[in-house]
Amino acid sequence: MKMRSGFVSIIGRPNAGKSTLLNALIGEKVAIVTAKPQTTRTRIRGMVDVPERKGKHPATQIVFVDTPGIHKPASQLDRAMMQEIHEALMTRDLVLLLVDAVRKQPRAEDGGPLKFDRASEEAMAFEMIRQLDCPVFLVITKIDLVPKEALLPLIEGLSALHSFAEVVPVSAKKGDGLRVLLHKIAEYLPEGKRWFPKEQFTDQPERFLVAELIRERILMETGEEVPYASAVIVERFEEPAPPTKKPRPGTVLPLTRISAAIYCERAGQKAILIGKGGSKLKEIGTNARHEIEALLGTRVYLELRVLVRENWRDSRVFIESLDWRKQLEELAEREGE
Ligand SMILES: Nc1nc2c(ncn2[C@@H]2O[C@H](COP(=O)(O)OP(=O)(O)O)[C@@H](O)[C@H]2O)c(=O)[nH]1
Ligand SMILES: [Mg+2]
Repeated sequence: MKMRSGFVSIIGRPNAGKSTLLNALIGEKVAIVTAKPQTTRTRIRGMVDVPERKGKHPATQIVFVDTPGIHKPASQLDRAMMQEIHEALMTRDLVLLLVDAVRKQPRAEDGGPLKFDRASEEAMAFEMIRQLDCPVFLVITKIDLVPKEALLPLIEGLSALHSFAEVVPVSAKKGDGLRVLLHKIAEYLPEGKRWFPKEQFTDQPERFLVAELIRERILMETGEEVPYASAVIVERFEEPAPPTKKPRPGTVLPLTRISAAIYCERAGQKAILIGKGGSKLKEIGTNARHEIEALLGTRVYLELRVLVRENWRDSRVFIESLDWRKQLEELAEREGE
């Protein structure tokens, strides 16, 4: 039997649990996750191989695409994030609409069907899937947080609003329902060759995962406007030369040298990011370094600096320069010189 492959976009409101689901499905940390909305700013791909299931589907490579949360744009950055969602919806074979089981759903007065406020993120999401001509799954996530009895009314209420190809309840945290979801997806994907080599689990190069890990620490360790006004660009990423001899046990791991710039919008935010006597920046750097060392499997020397770029969230040019695909093109050009 021929193999199957396809692109599956994961969409939903901010904080629904999209990135957590992606990581759980891949079994690797591909996308950063925090309790703050709008953690994800770009499309991130993660690949999974699903083994054949006799009588149902052949071996299948699924390319998942994680997206920023659907929300009403207020800045150029928001608009760029919404554009990422639209692009993820243009090139896909299947879409997962993720709904978080703990999010309160508005009931009509008479206990009838769900009625979303027209300006709500949910209404926006349902409007987006109405335009699609591919199968859409309703995935109810975070089911570990609600009693079982709460699920059925939620599923019924949401299913009345759209004709979903499948409804799959999952808990990305506990791993419940993930295998079912993978096999269900494989049943719907077209015949095709693999898009990425078998051992590759994301298309985002390490350099950019590193920038995201630093941003994740900023999201976790600062409050108010700072997380939203921060952006990270890795300026230097020097991998150690590959070892000429097999390393003897007990020898120290090779060293990766990384320099990164943290951009914020105002001097006050810079002061917060640096902290008293540099303490905050040190904390961000140390914690990020541990994560990066785990990712790369080397020791890491991490140098951070904080720069102010006024109102960058409304600068198209700057937002474009943050796009890792753009950065990658520029790096390749510079190398070709
Ligand atoms: N209990 C529980 N929490 C979850 C689950 N999935 C995500 N979360 C939490 O929900 C928050 C938002 O997750 P994230 O994946 O960043 O959401 P995204 O904005 O849709 O990508 C984080 O605090 C996660 O730890 C789940 O299955 N169970
Ligand atoms: Mg996310």
